[in-house]
Amino acid sequence: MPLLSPSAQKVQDTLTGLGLTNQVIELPQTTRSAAEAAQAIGCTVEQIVKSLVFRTKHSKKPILVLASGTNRVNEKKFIEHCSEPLERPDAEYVRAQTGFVIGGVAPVGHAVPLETYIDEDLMKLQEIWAAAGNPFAVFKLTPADLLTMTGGKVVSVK
Ligand code: 5CA
Repeated sequence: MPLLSPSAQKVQDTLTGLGLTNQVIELPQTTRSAAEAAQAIGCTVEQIVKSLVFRTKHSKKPILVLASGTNRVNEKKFIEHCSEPLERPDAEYVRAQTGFVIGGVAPVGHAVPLETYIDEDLMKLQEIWAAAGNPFAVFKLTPADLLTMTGGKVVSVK
């Protein structure tokens, strides 16, 4: 196994610590966006897990939404799930809550544990890929793995 950079190693250690066997890999091409990640991996954009940090509009609580690469998250719809809509925080907030830069935010291994929602469209796929700490690092997982590692709630996000 080649050496991982510290941000990717943190995600790998979190996975291993949870008793999971998923392997973080770092690619030579950027995986910063869902489209770039799909291109670099050779999978469909739908199979990419976007790890999106939002903030509840009134109580200002951080929320992690794990969405399929092809879906646009409807912030207003979260009134159904969180009793209030979501707003999009800036990059600085994302970094502070997760410890990762935008484009590398992983579903696990955050600075602070985040209340998590999982896009129901991901659950029908066999194999999916998520970011792993930086914009070159990813790991392969199943939708069941995503549920286990995050304890997230499966909802419709679009
Ligand atoms: N590595 C890929 C997939 S494996 C990845 O992390 N994709 S992502 O979709 O989860 O992360 C990029 C997302 O970060 C964008 O879709 C966007 O929602 C968000 N983002 C981009 N720029 C900003 C910004 N300046 N402030 C807040 N969020 C941003």
